[in-house]
Amino acid sequence: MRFSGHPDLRESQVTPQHLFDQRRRKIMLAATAWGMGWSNRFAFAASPETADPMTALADITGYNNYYEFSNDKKAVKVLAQALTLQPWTITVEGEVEKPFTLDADDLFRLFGHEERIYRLRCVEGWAMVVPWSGFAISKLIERARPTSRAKFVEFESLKRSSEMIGQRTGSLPWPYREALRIDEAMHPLAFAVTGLYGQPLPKQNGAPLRLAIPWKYGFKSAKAITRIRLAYEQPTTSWAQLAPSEYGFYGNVNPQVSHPRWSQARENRIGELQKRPTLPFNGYAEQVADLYKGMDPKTLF
Ligand SMILES: Nc1nc2c(c(=O)[nH]1)N[C@H]1C(S)=C(S)[C@@H](COP(=O)(O)O)O[C@H]1N2
Ligand SMILES: [Mo]
Repeated sequence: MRFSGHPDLRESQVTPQHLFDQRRRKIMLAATAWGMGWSNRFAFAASPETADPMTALADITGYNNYYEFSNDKKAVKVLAQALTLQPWTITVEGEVEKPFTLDADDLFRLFGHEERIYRLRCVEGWAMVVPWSGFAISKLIERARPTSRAKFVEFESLKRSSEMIGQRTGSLPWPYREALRIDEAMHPLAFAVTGLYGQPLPKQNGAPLRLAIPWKYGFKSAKAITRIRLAYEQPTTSWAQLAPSEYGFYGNVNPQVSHPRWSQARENRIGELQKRPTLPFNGYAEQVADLYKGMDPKTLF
């Protein structure tokens, strides 16, 4: 049997939610993220605070930031259903030897499918633990063979104000644009998401393709990606364009650097009563701190 709209995600590849729930307590977050060909010793050392319970599916899919539809987190779920997912193409271009365009339906066949349970920390102070499925974004980028001039990777979201009613407002410069340095984008934790809780990615979470960059604030993880552009110069990103003093290019989670209007020291995990301390690089420092050697972490917000 096939899911309509997601012909490449077959039922046999889907983990039912009750299996996820059974595994909840056993899961070591970092171990899961690093279990795919990476050293387990390293993974276990990486994240002492593991075994975080996963956020309920209803919260992950009912409390969303997605300004193309609304800045009301609870309204996004309903408004996003207006989005048509087919046809949907993704173009990789710019500083590459082999630019290409593919259909979102071919992502699974070309790049496969694995599960990653990642913490997600929004710059606003709330957080979740999300079981994503998808593939390392490096696979998509490598296929286009970046040139030596490719220093940055820009991710562009869909612009279609006929369906995305939030785009009829000037809440952000459209289309939504985010970007990474190329070594950040090629890092094995940088993930291209096509599914959630073993099911095709819901529209409100960024179907058919979004990023999950777990050591960065959530705004770096663009949804509804249609274009990936390799660039020599650092691209302009939507949030940095709107409010450069509040949202930097890096967006690395850092409890010591306050947002101009609030502290980032603690976070509210959706579904929990007590706040938790926010960790440097959202708890992924062991894996990613090397990317920023020699740079002042305070400039990396
Ligand atoms: N295209 C697009 N991508 C986006 C956003 C957005 O408004 N538009 N919001 C970002 C922010 S601020 C966060 S916190 C996450 C939220 O992802 P979620 O709704 O799946 O939890 O998506 C990010 N990706
Ligand atoms: Mo966010």
